Amino acid sequence: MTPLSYLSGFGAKAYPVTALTWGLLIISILVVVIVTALVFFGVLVRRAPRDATVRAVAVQRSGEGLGWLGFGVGVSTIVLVISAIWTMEVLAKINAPPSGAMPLAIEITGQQWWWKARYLNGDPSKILTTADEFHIPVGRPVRIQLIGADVIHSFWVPALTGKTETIPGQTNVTWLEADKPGRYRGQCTEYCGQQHAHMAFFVIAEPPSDFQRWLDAQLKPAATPSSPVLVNDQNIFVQRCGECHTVRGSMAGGSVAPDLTHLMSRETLAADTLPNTPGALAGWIADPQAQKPGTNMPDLYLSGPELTAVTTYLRTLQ
Ligand code: HEC
Ligand SMILES: [Cu+2]
Repeated sequence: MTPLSYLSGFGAKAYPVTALTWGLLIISILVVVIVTALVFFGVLVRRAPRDATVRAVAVQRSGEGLGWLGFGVGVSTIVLVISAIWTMEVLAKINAPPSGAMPLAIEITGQQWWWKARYLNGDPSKILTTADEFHIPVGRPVRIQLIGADVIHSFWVPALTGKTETIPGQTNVTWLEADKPGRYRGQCTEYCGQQHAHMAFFVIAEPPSDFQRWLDAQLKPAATPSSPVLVNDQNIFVQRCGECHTVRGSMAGGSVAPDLTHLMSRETLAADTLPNTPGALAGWIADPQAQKPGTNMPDLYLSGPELTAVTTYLRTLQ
């Protein structure tokens, strides 16, 4: 299966949609095949003799074909009504999860060109902010509250849920559920500017105990630097990067860019533009505009030692 295939689904919300997709696809193919066959039949099968005198005679309509017209219209109407009822039934079914209960809610903000996630909780100390890779527990419906920070984006995880737009000034609510562990790719699907194609994300479904472990680890602040050199590295990070990025537990508290507190727990960088490897990380920090032209992270013209310092520091953020 390709990462963005919508022909197979993996959860309570996706199953009815996938069945409908296949059903409508098969009906459409059958319609094309049957109509094409009838057209060929009509063109190739002649009933009148091939003789010049007969051809010169004016066409006469006996009216006996009318029954076929009625038959054709009748069959099409029945098929269309069935398709419409089936579609409405699926729309009603996926409107809310079967149980209705959604204990886990994530607020996701679409922005040029990455996704910010806040795991909501009645206790403010348990609200987690992260970016681009969202973990969820398997087998539990998750409420997704979508907001837009700048232009209109659209949230789409083909294997789990259809498209819902993120619109500035409005909260759109959708939900999803995965019934198998996996890394499901999502993508912004409303053209939103230069790096629209590099606005991907992942929904990572894992067994509830693994999810809880992930959540607890993410909620912790970053490890305090363990050596004077690292303290210095952290200071450089705070000065050069802290106005935009947050690392909880440090003085870096910017909110316009991804929270980097546990950067090393992510597999990709900059909304799946790069793999999260030491080389790609250094390359990104040295020249983000070359990696993702137009991105809202400016080139910072770090000196060699500064680049080494911030990269070394970020690599301690497990
Ligand atoms: C003017 C604001 C700004 C400054 C200053 C800034 N960044 Fe960024 N950074 C961003 C934005 C915005 C993104 C998201 C870019 C995207 O995906 O398009 C980003 C993304 C990143 C990412 C990828 C994060 C992820 O979750 O994939 C890393 C790593 C990063 N920045 C490191 C740094 C470092 C290190 C510095 C300091 C040398 C720095 N940034 C300075 C705005 C900034
Ligand atoms: Cu977008």
